Amino acid sequence: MKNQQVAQVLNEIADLLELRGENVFRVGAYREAARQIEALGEPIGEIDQRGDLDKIPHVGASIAGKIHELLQTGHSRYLEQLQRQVPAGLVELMHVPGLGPKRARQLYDQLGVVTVADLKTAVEQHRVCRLPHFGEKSEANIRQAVEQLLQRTRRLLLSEALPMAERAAEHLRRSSPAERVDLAGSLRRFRETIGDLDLLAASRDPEAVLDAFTRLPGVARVDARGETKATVITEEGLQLDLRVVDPSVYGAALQYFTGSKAHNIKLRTWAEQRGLKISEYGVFRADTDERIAGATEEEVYACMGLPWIPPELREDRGELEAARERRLPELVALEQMRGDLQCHTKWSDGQRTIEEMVRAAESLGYEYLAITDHSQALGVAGGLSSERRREQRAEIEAVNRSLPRLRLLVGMEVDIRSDGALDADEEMLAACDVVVASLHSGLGQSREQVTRRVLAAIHHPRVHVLGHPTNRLIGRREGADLDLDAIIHAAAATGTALEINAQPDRLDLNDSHARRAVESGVRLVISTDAHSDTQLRYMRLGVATARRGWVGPLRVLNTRPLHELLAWLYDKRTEASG
Ligand code: DGT
Ligand code: CA
Ligand code: CA
Ligand code: ZN
Repeated sequence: MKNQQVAQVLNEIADLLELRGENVFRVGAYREAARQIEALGEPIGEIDQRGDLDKIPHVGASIAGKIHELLQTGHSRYLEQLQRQVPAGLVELMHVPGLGPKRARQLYDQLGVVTVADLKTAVEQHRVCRLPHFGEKSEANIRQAVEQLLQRTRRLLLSEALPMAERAAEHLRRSSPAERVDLAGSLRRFRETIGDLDLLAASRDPEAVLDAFTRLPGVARVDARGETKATVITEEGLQLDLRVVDPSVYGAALQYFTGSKAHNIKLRTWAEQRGLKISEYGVFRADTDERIAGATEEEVYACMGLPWIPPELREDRGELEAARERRLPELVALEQMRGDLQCHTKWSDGQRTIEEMVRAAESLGYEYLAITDHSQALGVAGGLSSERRREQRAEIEAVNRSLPRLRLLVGMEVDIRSDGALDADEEMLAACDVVVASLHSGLGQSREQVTRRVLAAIHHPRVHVLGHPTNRLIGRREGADLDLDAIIHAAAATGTALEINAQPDRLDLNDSHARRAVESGVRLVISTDAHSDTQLRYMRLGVATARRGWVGPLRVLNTRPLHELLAWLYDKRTEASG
């Protein structure tokens, strides 16, 4: 970690302390330490190795300890703790140009403004200019900054961006002379959120492809157009970029525009070491400028002595090293999924009947589907009483008798109560083929409390799967502050599976959590938690998350054929109770 990065973390701590209205001397101490570190003449890592951190002027024992942790582990628990204590919106607010922590705090205290969107409303209602230290002029500046920020920083959910981009690509394939059209950028890597949508086309006639692009259905206006690239804004306000390249360099361009930036930077460095240059125009010998590859991605990686790397892995998280050592993981694929282990029906808060869900699952070619309506405590979600659950089980059994191909599993999503007990009695749990236990409330509990609660569920002999483990909602709610290492360790020890929930705003476990879990030998399930028939198609997003987490098919229980799954479900609880 560079001096600059360490200084940035200290400044961020100072900002958060200031935002919380902490003692000015404490805030000042972090800022001063950051300044000192930025001005150092040698790498701070070396100072740390000598044990001399606290000899840096203005760095006391406490700050030295935090720097040491940062250098050793790459993160700071103190910073993370502060981040959790301050509303996420407020942190964003503080970074609005012209605000800073003090004024963000003032807006929060005096106008109740928490998010950038709140601030937009406040300036539109002219409430900001009436505050002390603000005036007409600064209100107008803030208004401008906010509008720019909202345009620039709204990241879309993958599920919002993907269908749009795929429709556009499909349309271009049909209505333009392009030889190939692909999604690029974060879309092709299936990141959970997307900044802007990048498309790439191969053609010797860019003019014609760009004509077709700017006339796509749903395009509201053309933002920019050049000879080989254009940017359009859709009716939904999404920005779509297209670049057209010659077919002979398509592979190099696709590799470049897929990213990630970090992956590309490392690849370029490695290329230099081999006397090569890589750009969007191809791979070249550094001495003669002779082009040696470019038409396909495989070719580009092969020049580097590497196998082709799946886009989901291209985040510079060790994939290049793994490729070099020929140990890239086999990744789970959508076609391998044989069933879905969490969905809801009209019996609780789903929108479809059991039969309707069954038909949708059959059309996906599934061998099994678990019906997992909510337990009683979840009143808002229409949780089932024991009486209603018996009725539902009778219906599931009746439907099952009429099904030749698909097996319905009796399940439930049982709420983990705030004391860690399950919201269901032994009889109800015993009547289920599969039990998914999930957190839904009490997310604000301390790390210790909420972790203890989830550990109790993992250790419960009747629980097969921990559903949406952190209960985060992307862009809207931080998940519970779980000690994930403890959760993973317990899941490995008990054989309880962890879920990758494929709801587009959940994707929970996320990619890096999933990777940590499989590295520890934990089994996963990928479930859609569908509340309607069409939502069963979210499986794709869950699989993408798993792939980004280096997860192979054997780690995922619902790639297993029905008889193997049933054996696991059965064994899991007899072993646990035996
Ligand atoms: P996003 O749009 O924020 O979700 O993320 P990306 O990854 O789609 O980023 P974007 O749209 O800025 O750029 C698309 C790709 O272009 C990116 O993944 C890698 C490539 N790229 C962009 N800028 C650079 C750069 O400065 N250096 C390198 N090597 N590649 C870049
Ligand atoms: Ca992008
Ligand atoms: Ca872009
Ligand atoms: Zn749930």
